[in-house]
Amino acid sequence: MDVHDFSAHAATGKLAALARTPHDLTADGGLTPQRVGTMRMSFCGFDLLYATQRITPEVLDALQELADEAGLIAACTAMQQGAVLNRIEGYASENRQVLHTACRDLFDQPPMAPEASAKARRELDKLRTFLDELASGAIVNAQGQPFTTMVQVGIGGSDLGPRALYMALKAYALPGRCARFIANVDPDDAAEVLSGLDLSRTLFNVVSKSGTTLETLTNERLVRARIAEAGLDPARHLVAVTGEGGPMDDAGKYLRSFYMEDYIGGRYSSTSMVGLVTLGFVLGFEAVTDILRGAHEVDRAALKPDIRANLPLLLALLGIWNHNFLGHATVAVLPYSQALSRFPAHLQQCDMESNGKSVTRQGKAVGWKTGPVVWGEPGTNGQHAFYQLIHQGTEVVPAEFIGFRHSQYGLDLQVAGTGSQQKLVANMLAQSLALALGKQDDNPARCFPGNRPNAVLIADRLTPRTMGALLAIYEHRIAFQGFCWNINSFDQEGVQLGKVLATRLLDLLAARTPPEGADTLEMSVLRQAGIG
Ligand code: G6Q
Repeated sequence: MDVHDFSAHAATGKLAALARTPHDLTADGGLTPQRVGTMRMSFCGFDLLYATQRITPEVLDALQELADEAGLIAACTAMQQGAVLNRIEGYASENRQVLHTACRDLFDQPPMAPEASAKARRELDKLRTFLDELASGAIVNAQGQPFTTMVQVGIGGSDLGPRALYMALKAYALPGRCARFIANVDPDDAAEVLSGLDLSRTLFNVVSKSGTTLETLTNERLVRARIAEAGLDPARHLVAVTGEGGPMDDAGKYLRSFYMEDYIGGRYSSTSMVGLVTLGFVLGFEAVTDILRGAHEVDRAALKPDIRANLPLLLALLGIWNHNFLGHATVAVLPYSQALSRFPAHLQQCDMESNGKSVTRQGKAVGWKTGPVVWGEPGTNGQHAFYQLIHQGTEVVPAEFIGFRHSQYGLDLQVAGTGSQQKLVANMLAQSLALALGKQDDNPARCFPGNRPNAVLIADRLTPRTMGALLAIYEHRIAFQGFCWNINSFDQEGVQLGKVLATRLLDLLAARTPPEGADTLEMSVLRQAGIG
């Protein structure tokens, strides 16, 4: 057994013993006002209420020991300082630093990874100039009109985070500005987005770190064709975000090119130019700076060793308690905020692409569970859908609720003595209590077992700064779990095989007549699906 192995830590044994009799939230005195008042934390604008987890102070102490033994803070510090953590020792791997935090390490001196932060600053300055030129009228369309819409063309990490943030923050859009997104190679995705647009007033932001992604290159070609058909010059309507010197780095083809470095993973790239160009276009430069400030504040606070004072670290360890020790296979992230409706989708990628791994950082098979299945939808909508299973199903689903005391637009109405925002938050808190406490009833169909672990994350209002903080809380939670499981959270080998097979199928389709020696299984699948 390797010293880094999850099961090699003394705390793992302690936690396994404690997990045999987890705290009973349904018992008399299992969930008291005193417990609610103690098991809470304030952190970077958020309050975390975690009395509704099946933990005791002994469990928290053992989780602290696990964090210490596994060196989680040292790993987070090393990551922010630029250690090469994206690697599998002794095997071919990406072999890169992991420096998304450097994109926002612009407010404290000295930055933890000065060279990377200097590069981030350079791109941010370029973005500020670009936004100023759009505002002043120095950049306009051929008719001298300002641009109103930016369409981000990208997929995976070049889509999900930026889209989730845009939806979260579009309440703060500059007058007359909006964004749309094209990701899927499904031609109907582009068709639907383009159908409602005035192309002459639209900028397309093609985002691809590698500059080689099939979906994005295909959609760029499609968009260029549509712009040309409309009698417009594509070079005046397209900007690019890509790796400097990469296949998409071609000044002649774009109005402006912004760069991202290879040490920023796609799913961690929302606070690089991958997210900030579109967000800056819609929200303005000040909001972009606020997002970065919120994230940076969390990056620094995530370095506190005390799990009772470090929110992402505690969330990570509570997740490990629920997954590895209590045996729960999934986790639901349930934002009580319509604006966060795509945030669970971003987390699905960020968490599952990071921690859905089966080998250690030394390339050995893991002997413990790694990342859980992550899913979620906004409340209260989910209450009228899948909450049945969460309350009474045979699968216990730990839940993380996210809510805000105030709405974004402030447009509310008192009905039956309360406003809609109060109804929203009251429902969230009620669900948290109901899941924890359960309810006995003479009618078995109306019994609620309770003891369904959950936590509530609440802040005043969803603003650019809060959003930056929330994003970074989850990024660190995910990385802490990966460090603890001793896996590489920063590669994504698991997405390769399907891509290679798709290319083979497309080659067969393009050739029309199967080349000599073509794989009969692949031909037969195409034929049986009726597209061969
Ligand atoms: C994220 C992944 C992946 C990536 C997309 C798009 O961490 O690496 O989702 O973001 O495949 O890649 P490009 O930005 O290179 O087009």
